[in-house]
Amino acid sequence: MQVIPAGLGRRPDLQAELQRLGEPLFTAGRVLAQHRGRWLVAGLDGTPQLVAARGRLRSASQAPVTGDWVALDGDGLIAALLERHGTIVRRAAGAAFASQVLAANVDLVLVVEPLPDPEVRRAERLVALALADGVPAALALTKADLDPSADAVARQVGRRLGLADALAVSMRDDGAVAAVLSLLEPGSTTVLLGPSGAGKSTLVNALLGVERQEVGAVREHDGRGRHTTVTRELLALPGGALVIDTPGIREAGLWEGTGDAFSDIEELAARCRFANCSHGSEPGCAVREEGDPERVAAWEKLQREQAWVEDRRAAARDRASRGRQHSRIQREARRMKGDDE
Ligand SMILES: Nc1nc2c(ncn2[C@@H]2O[C@H](COP(=O)(O)OP(=O)(O)O)[C@@H](O)[C@H]2O)c(=O)[nH]1
Ligand SMILES: [Mg+2]
Ligand SMILES: [Zn+2]
Repeated sequence: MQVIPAGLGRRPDLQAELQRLGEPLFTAGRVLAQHRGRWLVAGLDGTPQLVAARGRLRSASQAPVTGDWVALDGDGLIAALLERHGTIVRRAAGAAFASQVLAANVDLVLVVEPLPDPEVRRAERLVALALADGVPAALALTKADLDPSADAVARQVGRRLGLADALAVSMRDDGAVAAVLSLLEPGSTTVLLGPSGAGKSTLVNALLGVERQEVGAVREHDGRGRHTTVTRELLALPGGALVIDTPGIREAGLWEGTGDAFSDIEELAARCRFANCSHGSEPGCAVREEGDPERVAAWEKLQREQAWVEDRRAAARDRASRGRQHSRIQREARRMKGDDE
C-alpha cells in the first residue's frame, strides 16, 4: 500500500524509493525550511524537527532546500536527497557563476505581482523559471482593491503571458482568496514567487485563515517592501494543499532556459518564410508581423541571456575537466617515479 503522509504533499512510491537506498533504518521526511546549517524536516508522523545533514549534503551546492524529500538515518540526520521533481532553479545572485535551487518538488508556481502597476516583464521571467523545468505557472495580481479594473488587467496580463489561470486578489475579498485557493490542489505544492512587498505573506495568511506569516509595511518613500519573510517556508493549508512562502526575489537569472514559456512566439517563428529568419527585416516574418512587440523583445533578450549562461557553463566545465586532467597527469608522473600517493 502506498503511504501518502497527510500534510506533507504527494510523493508516489515513497517506500520503494527508500528501499532502493538499501538502508533499512532510513525514514522519509520533507524539508519545511532551511536554516543556517540546519533543516526543519517533518517526518512521516508530521512532527517537524531541526536536523543536521551528513557529509556532502552540508555543502552549499548539494544541500537540501525547502520542499525536498529526504531520507533520515537512524541518528536523525539527513543522509540522502530523494529524487527531485519540479525544481525552481535560478542563476545564483552574486559573482560566483552557479545555480541555486529555490524550491524542490513544486507542482505550481504562483507568480505574484502587485496592482496597480504589475511588472509584466518580471512576471514573465518568473513564469520562464517555472516552465524551464516544466512546472506550470499561474498569476495572482494582489492589492486588487487599489485598481478598479483589477480583473480585466489580470485577464489581459494572463493572456499576454499565455497563462491559463490569472486572478486579481485582495486580502479584503474572501471570494477572490477562495478563487486562488481553488487553484491549489490538495496534496500539491505551490511556491509563491514575486517581489518583496507584493503581498505574498498576506495572501498566504488569507489562504491559511490565520495570521501565520509576518507581514511587512511598505516603505513610504519608494513603496518597496522590506524583507519580512527571510526563509522559504513550506506550510500546509487546511484543505491539504501546501504552499511555500518566499522572501522577495530581486534577481531571477535564467539557468535552464525558458521551457514552453514563449511557445506563442516560437509557434510564430516556425511560420516565418525563412527557416533561419532573424526576425529583423526579412519579408514574411510572422514574429514581427503578428507577435506582441514587447513580448518578442523579451523573448529575444531571454534567449541571449540563456546563450550567455550556456557559454559560461561550458567554459566552467572545460576548466574543471582540464583541472582533472592535470591532476591525473601529476598522479601518473608520481607513480612512474615510484612515489606513494
Ligand atoms: N491595499 C492592499 N494592501 C495589501 C494587500 N495585500 C497586502 N498588502 C500590504 O502590502 C504590504 C506587504 O505585504 P506582505 O504580505 O508582507 O508582502 P510580501 O513581502 O510579498 O510577503 C503590507 O503592508 C500589506 O498589508 C491587499 O490586498 N491590498
Ligand atoms: Mg513576505
Ligand atoms: Zn521571423
